[in-house]
Amino acid sequence: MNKFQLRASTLAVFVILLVAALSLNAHVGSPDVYYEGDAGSYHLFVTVRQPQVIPGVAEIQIRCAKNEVRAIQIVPMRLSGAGSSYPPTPDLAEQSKEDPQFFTGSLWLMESGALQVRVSVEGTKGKGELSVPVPAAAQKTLKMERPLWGMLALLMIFLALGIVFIAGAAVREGNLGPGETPAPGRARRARVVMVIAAVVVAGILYLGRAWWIAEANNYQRNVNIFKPPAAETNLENGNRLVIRAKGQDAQWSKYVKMEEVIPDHGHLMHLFMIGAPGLDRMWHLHPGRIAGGAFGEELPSMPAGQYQIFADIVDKDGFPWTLVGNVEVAQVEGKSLAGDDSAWSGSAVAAQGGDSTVSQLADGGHMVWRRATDPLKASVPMSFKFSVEDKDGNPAKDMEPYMGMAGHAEFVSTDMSVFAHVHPAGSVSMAALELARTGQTGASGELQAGMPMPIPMSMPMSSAPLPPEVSFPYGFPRPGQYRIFVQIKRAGHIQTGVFDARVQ
Ligand SMILES: [Cu+2]
Repeated sequence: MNKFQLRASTLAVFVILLVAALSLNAHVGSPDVYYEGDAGSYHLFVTVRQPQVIPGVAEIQIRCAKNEVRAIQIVPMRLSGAGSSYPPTPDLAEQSKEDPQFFTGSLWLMESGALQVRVSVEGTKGKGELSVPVPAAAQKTLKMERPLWGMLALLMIFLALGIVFIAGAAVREGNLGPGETPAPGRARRARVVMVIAAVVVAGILYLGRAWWIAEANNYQRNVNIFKPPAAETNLENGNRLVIRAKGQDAQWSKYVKMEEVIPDHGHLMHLFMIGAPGLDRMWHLHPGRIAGGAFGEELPSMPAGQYQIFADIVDKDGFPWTLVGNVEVAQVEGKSLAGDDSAWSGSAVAAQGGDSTVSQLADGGHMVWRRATDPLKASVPMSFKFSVEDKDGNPAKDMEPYMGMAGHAEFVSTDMSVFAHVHPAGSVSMAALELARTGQTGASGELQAGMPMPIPMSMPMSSAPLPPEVSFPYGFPRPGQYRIFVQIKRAGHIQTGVFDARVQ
């Protein structure tokens, strides 16, 4: 009974969209956006919980650092291009009655792709504005529940038959006076009209079904396009790693041109190679682009083993993608690390999991995770604060920017299903943030090359050392065991602190 299905599903799609569940792709398995930054003179922590379906409702939470904000307006729009210059009418975020520094709002995201949420603030220090890049992507197709399907199917049968009978009755009895009975000719005409009505109704249902199937296929393609692309790896001569991107949908490479990806904090690709299983080794490398949209890297020396690959790129519209793959490496005697490349090795995550707050650094110092909450809970926006001590236990006085920022943190679940590369400004891509600021597309963005990078507020422009503490706004997407790699630079050397986290 396909036509019943179709009408039912047509109605159902609206119902489903209305009750769209909320949950999590730029990163892997970590769709929500965490951002910390300044709107004028107001410091805000913004969380954008992405809908699972698009169109769908994103939930926005804004925490203000001080009690000085009167009203906040929020509006979603495209990150770059023409759509970024004409914002629709903004919505007013609701101020919490119990906590005047906390605002919430819901926004309809109508399309997948590189969007932004513009946040306008009004308070005691005048007005301020900031933009949070949001890589919107449909994550799945929601299934219709059986009872709902049944109810809608019944309604559809009722309506379809109703139309046929009403048409018949109208012809047969439409202009009868009280007490009159229809003439036999009218009854015959009524039957003819009912047959015609049935054919028309069936035709409408058939066309509706075709429309529905086309829409559903389109939607499914969209879901597939936005799944993390595969990193196809090839080891040439045993030490030259070549990475090609392959989308989960054949259309992906039309949508994302690897030849046109834009630099994100100084590099076209940030490649993470993580020892698997156990996460006992980690390399953060920066392959260069080679012919045909592939990326290549001469590997540094590394032990033989299986490595999980996460490779971050940003497409020309500002949408961040993480290529996911793995590679088996035989012992490499390669070049030594230079520039922004870094490596860490240590103990594997314990079989029973683990929880740690102190990490020994390669230079003899320590990094300490100042946990604000215990136990750690999934889906809670947090500020991950780490302080760095020298080998005598004193706060480090020689902190330097590493790739333009105070620090870089990678949150990885031990089953490798979650990977997020986070900065002091949050989980947003720095390249997307730059696009949000300039409204330029990638191509013309290059004209901005002379402008400073979007550097988190904590970063002074002078050559004075950075504070010995770095913080990252983020939230674990789901319960499980995670390892956090926190990378900073001290006196010209990149240091990696490693922490285990058990998340409930
Ligand atoms: Cu980074």
